[in-house]
Amino acid sequence: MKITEAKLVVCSPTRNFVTLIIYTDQGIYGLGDATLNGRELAVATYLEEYCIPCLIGRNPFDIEDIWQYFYKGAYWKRGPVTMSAIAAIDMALWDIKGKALNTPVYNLLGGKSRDQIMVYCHANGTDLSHTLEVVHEHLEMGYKAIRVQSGIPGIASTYGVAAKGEKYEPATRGLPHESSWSTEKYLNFMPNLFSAVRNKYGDNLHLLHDCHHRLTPIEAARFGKDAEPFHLFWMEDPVSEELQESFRLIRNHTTTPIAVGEIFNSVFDCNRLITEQLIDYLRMTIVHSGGITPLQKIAHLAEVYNVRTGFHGATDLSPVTMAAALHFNTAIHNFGIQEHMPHDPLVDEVFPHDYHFNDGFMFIGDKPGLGVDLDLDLASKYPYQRAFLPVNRREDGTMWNW
Ligand code: CS2
Ligand code: MG
Repeated sequence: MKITEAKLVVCSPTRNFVTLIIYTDQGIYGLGDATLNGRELAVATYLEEYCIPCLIGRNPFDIEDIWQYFYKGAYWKRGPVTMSAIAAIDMALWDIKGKALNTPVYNLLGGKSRDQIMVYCHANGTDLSHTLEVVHEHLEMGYKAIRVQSGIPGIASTYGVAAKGEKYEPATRGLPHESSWSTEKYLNFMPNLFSAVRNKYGDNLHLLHDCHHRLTPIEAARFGKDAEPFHLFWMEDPVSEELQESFRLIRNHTTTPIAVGEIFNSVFDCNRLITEQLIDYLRMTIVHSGGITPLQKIAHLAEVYNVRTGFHGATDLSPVTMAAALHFNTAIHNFGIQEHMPHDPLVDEVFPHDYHFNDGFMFIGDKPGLGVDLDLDLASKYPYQRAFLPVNRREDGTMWNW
């Protein structure tokens, strides 16, 4: 089998997605997601100018070799743009191999370790009582694990919360919005929210929270300690991730489990976190960390050190990534949980897929390959629109992590 052609589809059915389609001389094609929120066209150009010309004529079954060709062969290793581009190629090749062998991708990754994938959803409220209402709505939908984010008294806007009545979406069209931040107000407020959720809904619910990179290590240590009575499933991204040693300081102070990794793109972002057992859940995602091929190696390393997966699953990852993640989660032993932020129904129409949600779990179908397609006609009706993630400043105007 040979790769004959590859093309990119950049579309915006409510939000932007970049999709790579690889075609072969046997009529089989594969899909890969290359979406990097707010930097979509950088990845599309990288693929178009530098990767696609080198793909033509290769045997799509040689997944490891093709991966190394684009990773080692570029000389300039790592980085989110490069790794998202390689991920799209890698996903599409696994899709092709599954279709060619007439089997779902999870069978190529070791077979089924489980039949259902526990997911967590988002309960985002403008204030404490609104957040409690939204938790209730999600419990009614059957979710067993819920991430709570809330507006904070005295802070005009914060991560993860939309204006009342609107659906939360990280990127917005036009230039970046600015939000403001106060660590002090946040740290004082959060334990009240966790306590209110536990008082109202009891202990069975898995309770999660995303600090979104905003604390220093010692502040994160206080956060984790204050949260201990409410036994969170995890605190996510407590600190900015560049410095792996930060996590030792947090770890030394608290038993609240730690999840990190949605912006990681290589094993070298997390090798110490894993081998020194400084985290509990790895949130790397297939699209931003080079694809299924490298993540399999990372997950196997993590298994040895009791670190489980908890893959990123926000709406800015397309249904192609969601499908790839579900195949992956089905196969690996050390699966923990999967994030589920449902796509707009229009996105599901543009990307018809073979997975579904029921009563707190996701289920992957048994179509060959990844089990996702792209409706090209429908996609062409929604052209790319520039959108950015917000930026964030402290109350005195200093730029801060968003
Ligand atoms: C988030 C994301 O889902 C999460 O945990 O941290 O919403 C993140 O902000 C976006 O994916 C950024 O594009
Ligand atoms: Mg997050």
